[in-house]
Amino acid sequence: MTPGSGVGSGDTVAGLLAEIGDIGLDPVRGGYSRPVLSTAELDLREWFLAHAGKRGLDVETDRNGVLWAWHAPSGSRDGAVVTGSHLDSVPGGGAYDGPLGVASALVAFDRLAARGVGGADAPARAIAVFPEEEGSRFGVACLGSRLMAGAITPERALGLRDADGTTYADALRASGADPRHVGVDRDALGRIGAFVELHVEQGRGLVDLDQPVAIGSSILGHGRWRVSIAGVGNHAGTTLMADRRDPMVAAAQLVLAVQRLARAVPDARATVGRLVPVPGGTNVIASRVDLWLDVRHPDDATTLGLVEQVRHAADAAAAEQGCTAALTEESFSATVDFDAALRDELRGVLPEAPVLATGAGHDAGVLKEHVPTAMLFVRNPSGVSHAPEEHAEDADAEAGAEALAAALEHLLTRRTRGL
Ligand code: HGY
Ligand code: MN
Ligand code: MN
Repeated sequence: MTPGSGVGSGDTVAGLLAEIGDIGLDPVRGGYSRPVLSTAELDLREWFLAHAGKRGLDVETDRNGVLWAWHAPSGSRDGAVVTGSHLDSVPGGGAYDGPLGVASALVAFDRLAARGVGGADAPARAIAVFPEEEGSRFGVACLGSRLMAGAITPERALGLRDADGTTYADALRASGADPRHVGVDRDALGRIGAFVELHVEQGRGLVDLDQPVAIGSSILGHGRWRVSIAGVGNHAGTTLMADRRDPMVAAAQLVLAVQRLARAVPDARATVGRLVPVPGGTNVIASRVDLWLDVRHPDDATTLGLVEQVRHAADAAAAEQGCTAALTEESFSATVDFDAALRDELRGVLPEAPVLATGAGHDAGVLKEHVPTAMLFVRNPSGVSHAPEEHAEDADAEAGAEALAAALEHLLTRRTRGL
């Protein structure tokens, strides 16, 4: 089927997601574990590329591992209207965080083709799929879009290590990609006239408003910090309680302190979702405990202030146990307000859609510094995300794809007329 042929694929969002329903299922955690460059995520990339090829889109993978599927009727890709999202997941994640945006983009492109949107004088349109949005394997969220935008240096990105010690560079090489070219891609950024990402809502805003689709207003500032607490490893049976310098106890005290400190700051969210004792034996007093802190707040100074309180709490908890603590920043994303003009344009296209903020980070938030960016959210009945219970009803998923198609059609048409 050629993109402008007017012949749709007949695919639905639910049908597309069902095709990948068995990829990356996690029998231990439940849900999906699709870390970047894992077999599961690479299989998802192949799935996307096959669907893009079936639609006659020109596919390519750029220097940062971003997949692109193009329809450029005039031959030029400048000022393109771009949509897309990611395919990687958190450990034990849901089926919709990321893939809903990619599947909806394919269906929206079908609808544009079926309506004959985008004649020879129309701007190009493209679907982009960003790697390592979750930062679940290499620790830095939105790694692909950050590299594209120059928000992380190639040296730091390539040196990031996963839990097995594999560097991002090694993982890229193992997948057949050449890590030597990663880095800021001003050509790719310069080609984007507007970027609209559709995503499952990670909250209950739409449920409470009884609407299927929302327009995004902002992304909560958020960051990740690693805390390493060092003690003295020893035998669980031969070491008297009075003789211990146990970092696990300090870590436990710190987790409680994180909750206490965050609860004292209105609108703050602080989480310790990952804690790794070293060496991690049942009959072993850990020598070190690494834990990761996720802190978020609308005001960036408040976020950073809360992190400093956590730093002091870590030092105090460690000292109480005869241990030492070190807190280091791994990534930080300031609060992002989406492009007001683009947001208002979409409000004109989707007058029923409420405008909602999100507490979740997205590639759209990284790109916003460089290109006009907007988001659409699709209702999630439970509001739960980053868990197997994440869900979107089929009808809402189709409504999301239709809203995305309408938004893209508006942007393509307006730019065709040079408005
Ligand atoms: O963590 C987040 O906010 C996003 O889901 N990556
Ligand atoms: Mn996501
Ligand atoms: Mn996510």
